[in-house]
Amino acid sequence: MKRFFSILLSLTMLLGMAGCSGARATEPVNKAFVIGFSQVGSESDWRVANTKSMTSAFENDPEYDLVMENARQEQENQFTAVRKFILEGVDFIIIAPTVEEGWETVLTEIKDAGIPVIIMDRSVAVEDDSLYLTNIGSDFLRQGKLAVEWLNGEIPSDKQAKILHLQGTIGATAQIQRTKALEDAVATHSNWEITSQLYGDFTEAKAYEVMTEYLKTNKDINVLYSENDNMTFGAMRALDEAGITYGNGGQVKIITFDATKEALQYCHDGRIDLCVECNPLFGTTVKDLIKKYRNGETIPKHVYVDETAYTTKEITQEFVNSREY
Ligand code: GZL
Repeated sequence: MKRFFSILLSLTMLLGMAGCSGARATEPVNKAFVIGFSQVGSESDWRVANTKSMTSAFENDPEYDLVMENARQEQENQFTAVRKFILEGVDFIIIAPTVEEGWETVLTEIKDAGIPVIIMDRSVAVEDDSLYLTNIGSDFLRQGKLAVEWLNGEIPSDKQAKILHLQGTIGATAQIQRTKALEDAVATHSNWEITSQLYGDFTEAKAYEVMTEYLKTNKDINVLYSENDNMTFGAMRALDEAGITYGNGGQVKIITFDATKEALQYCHDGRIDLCVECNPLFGTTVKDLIKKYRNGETIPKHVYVDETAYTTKEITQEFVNSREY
């Protein structure tokens, strides 16, 4: 009987001690910092590289647990994922928004739950920017301006620029800003015209489909302004099948955004004229921002990643081989 009470007493003390340490008996003492991450999808090589950059920044760090949900390019799936994160009581939320509009309600729900949130890659169109800690991503308008400045040097003022415009996901910051740069430039160049704006949704398959259809009845273009590499690859297939040349010495000058390894190889080989870089590799930067937040440091409202543009003149094979994505 004595033994029974001594076991009971030590069990009670053990449970009591767990209570004193503040950690419930069921919770591990060194609980990881759980981050819910809602990613756009896997629509492009850029996105795959961005996801890899994010997951590798956290995967071997026991202090963090990154839980990623792939929205398959649907904003509704992002809302569902974020509400799941809130119910699960995550410590932090990261959102790569599919499109800019429609985020007020769910960001307010996150704020009401007391969970900090970082917006990454694209942006959200909300009045109250206290709904998120910071927005880390590219300056997409600057990317577009790099492209039109290059084109301005390529098309003499006495020649016509007949520009076919392949647009990414409508409403995504990358699409809005890259489109704005082109449309603003066309408005100030009387010898430039956009022959058509085709919806390619940032995917190779969709771009191939709409380009093939367009080229059946329209072949009079001399510039392709394509808002990401995967759409460009689809367009190149369609141009090949329509017997239209492109790149160095071709009928059509090709401008593409992202500057993935495959696009840079085409650029080096003279098949693409301009690759505008869009850097997806900011997983460690996001992690540093979270560390700063946890240390009580202030973080800027917008963090831009460094980017440039490349033509065949600047690209060596060594450079292409050295690229991480
Ligand atoms: C840009 C990113 C865009 C890429 C596309 O930061 O949002 O989405 O340019 C991707 O490749 O699909």
